[in-house]
Amino acid sequence: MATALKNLSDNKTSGMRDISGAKFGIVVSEWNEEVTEALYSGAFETLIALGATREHIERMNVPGSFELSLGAQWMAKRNDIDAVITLGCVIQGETRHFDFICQACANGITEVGLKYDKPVIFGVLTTETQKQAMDRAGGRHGNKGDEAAATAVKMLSVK
Ligand code: DLZ
Repeated sequence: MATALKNLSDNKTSGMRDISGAKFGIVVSEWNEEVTEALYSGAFETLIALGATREHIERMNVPGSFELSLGAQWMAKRNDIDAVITLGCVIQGETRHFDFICQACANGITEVGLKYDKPVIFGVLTTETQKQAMDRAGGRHGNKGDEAAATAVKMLSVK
């Protein structure tokens, strides 16, 4: 089994359809870059391990997680994109900025999926510390990027 899939439980990968023809957009937030690059690697490798073609995976960078919704919308509105994966990391600071970004981001990403009627996956870590984020970006708690990619593929298999 490919390395990227070892971290995923069987129920996250069972019943998936052939996705060799499917096209994926991955929107990556540049804030907390060390974390989001690790999420991207996980998502990309998992898509490949599940049967996606390299040429069918397109990446778009946005400045921060707040901008993920608009980036996702630009991807989702394209007829050639079947599913969008958003990747970000919001770390709690001393102000309420955290709450506003997390809420706007979660609501916005949900709306894009419903508006364009295609999977738009929420691969955004919301943690108190950088360490908690790294633990979930290829560390001891796995990689949320892997999970986001598997979820996108699973959603394409549901419909
Ligand atoms: C401003 C800001 C702060 C304080 N923290 C984060 C963060 O932890 N993670 C993240 O992805 N983005 C952060 N940002 C940037 C916002 O997402 C956004 O880019 C700016 O508010 C500009 O709209």
